[in-house]
Amino acid sequence: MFNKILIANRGEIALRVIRACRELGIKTVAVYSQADEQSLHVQMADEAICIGPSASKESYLRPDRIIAAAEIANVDAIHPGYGFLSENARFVEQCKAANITFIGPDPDAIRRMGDKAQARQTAMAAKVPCVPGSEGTLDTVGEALKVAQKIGFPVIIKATAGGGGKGMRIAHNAASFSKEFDAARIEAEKAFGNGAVYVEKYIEEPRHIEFQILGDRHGKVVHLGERDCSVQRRHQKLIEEGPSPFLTQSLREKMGKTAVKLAESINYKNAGTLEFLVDKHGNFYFMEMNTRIQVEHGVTEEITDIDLVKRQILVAAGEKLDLEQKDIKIVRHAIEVRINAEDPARNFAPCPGTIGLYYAPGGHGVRLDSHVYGGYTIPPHYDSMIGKLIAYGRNRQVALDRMYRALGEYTVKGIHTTIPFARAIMKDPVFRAGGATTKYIEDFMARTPKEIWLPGDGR
Ligand code: MV4
Repeated sequence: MFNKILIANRGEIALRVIRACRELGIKTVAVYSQADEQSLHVQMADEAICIGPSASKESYLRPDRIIAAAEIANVDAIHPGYGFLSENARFVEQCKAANITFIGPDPDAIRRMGDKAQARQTAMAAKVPCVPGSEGTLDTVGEALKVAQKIGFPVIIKATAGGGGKGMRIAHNAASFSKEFDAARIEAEKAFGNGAVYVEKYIEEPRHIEFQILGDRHGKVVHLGERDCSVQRRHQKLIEEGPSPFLTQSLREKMGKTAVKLAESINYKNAGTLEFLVDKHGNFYFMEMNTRIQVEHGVTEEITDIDLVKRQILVAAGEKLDLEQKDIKIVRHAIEVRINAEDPARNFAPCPGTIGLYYAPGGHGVRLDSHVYGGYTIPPHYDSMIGKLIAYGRNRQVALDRMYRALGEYTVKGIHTTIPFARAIMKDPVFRAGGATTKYIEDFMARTPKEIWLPGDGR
């Protein structure tokens, strides 16, 4: 077992990994940028090393500085968290060269799944249902138009080098196709330095349902159920829940088996997530795979009572997974709300600043994973998420009412947050009925008067 782990991340996920290490009796090393000198992960870790200036590209995104810190502190392993270098295959190889265990998958799994067209080909080879579309990337608009006409409009053009909506365009007919195709390539080139794109049939108003998987170093892979992440704003997930209110038990089992089959086909190790699109008829299609622990992993932890981060550390150390698929049961319903320092009144513009009065919600069935506190100054250099609030209970109704109550307690003065916005959603009849697809936020904002989701007089 590891004696000491370096956490190559910041914020709430750094705290999350420190907590798992603490429970396993493993010493921890935090790395931090100059902007994060006062942050909680620095204070909670056993050791802390400054790795550079505030900008991520000079600190958290610098493999050389992180590995240097790891060598100075003489750690056995590095946990990357999510974002930053968590899906950087080159970094994994650099850790290996420095004889440091990377707590995550092998570099080839990261490379293969990081290229979205290659991920599709891998899924097709494993006989996993994919959205009808091109085999690989398409070099000319002529070639792409032929594929589009074959699968039928509307189609969606996607960047092979990245997910999250960048370099993605929807074409509704042949007349608009080449404009959209060129726009997608230009945006992909700008965003990822790789303009290669592929085409898929556009699934109208899908749900985004993802399956958590975990593999050890001895060939065993299990799934831990699903998370419904359909409530997104501009490709940023806002609310995630598990189990999905849309899946029947038989569909859940079918998708879970499919997820495990794909992960086994690439001998996947450690934690990963397979994202599916599900249409209104219950047809599911593989979309992409994330080769890291995700922001929303806590939803799965609360519904299965399995500590995913501890399991990541144990399997990375070579331990056999002591979980059988038949023993993994969904025993609760959990809803997670991402709390962002953003101002809904200013189109959700990030608003860093100093937190004044701060009161965290609690009580039975409430979990808050956050690194902020009263008096903490949120730096402007990183993403705007300041925490994740999870409410869980024996069924969805309990979780909904508990989340509404917890959001009502959550007090964060001095900055704007998305708390009031999320609270309005918890009261929305469409969301409460489990009717949210990926178009939900757009529809909710169009049909809900602003004063419902804009901060009131602090009530
Ligand atoms: C799709 C899709 C419908 N059909 N692919 C969004 C980003 C990346 N995760 C893939 N995404 C989608 N892929 C096919 N074939 C719908 C989405 C999607 C979406 C698309 C446009 C606007 C908002 C969206 C939110 C979630 C998912």
